[in-house]
Amino acid sequence: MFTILVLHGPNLNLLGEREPAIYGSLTLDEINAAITAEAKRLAVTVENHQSNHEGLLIDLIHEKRKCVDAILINPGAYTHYSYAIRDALAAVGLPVVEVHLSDIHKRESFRRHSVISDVCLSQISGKGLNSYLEGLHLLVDYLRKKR
Ligand code: CA2
Repeated sequence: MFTILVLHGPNLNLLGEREPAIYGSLTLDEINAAITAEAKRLAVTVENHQSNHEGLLIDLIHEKRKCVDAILINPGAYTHYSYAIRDALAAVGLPVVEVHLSDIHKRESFRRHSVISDVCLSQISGKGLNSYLEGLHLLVDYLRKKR
């Protein structure tokens, strides 16, 4: 059975509390529950983690590299400037999909560029919870075709 590491970056622990017009009204626990339910339907396992700290996200990418098959990541604002997270993802060589709740291409100019996307199979943005679910499907399809 495939295992997918799901990483949520800074401030995503506050989902559901503010800015529902941008990020929706689901809490992070509700998002994780929906991802876990979809993973069950797909017969894969997910491990969900959130951190507000760049180094902790990098440590997780390193620590989990030998026990997961792929990474689904919403890097939060690190998307736009963390070469360190980009390098960690490139270093472990796992298939990665980058997801965003909001459409980063229709927001402030600083959000329109991702330094992560070139080390990812795909970037899915602007679909709320469905960004994560589509990303999960994409990774599972990719892993099953590769096997
Ligand atoms: O749209 C996304 O998923 C983002 O990755 C969310 C990040 C943002 O910095 C990216 O540009 C796009 C920020 C998440 C902030 O989450 C909040 C949660 C509750 C209240 C306010 C912000």
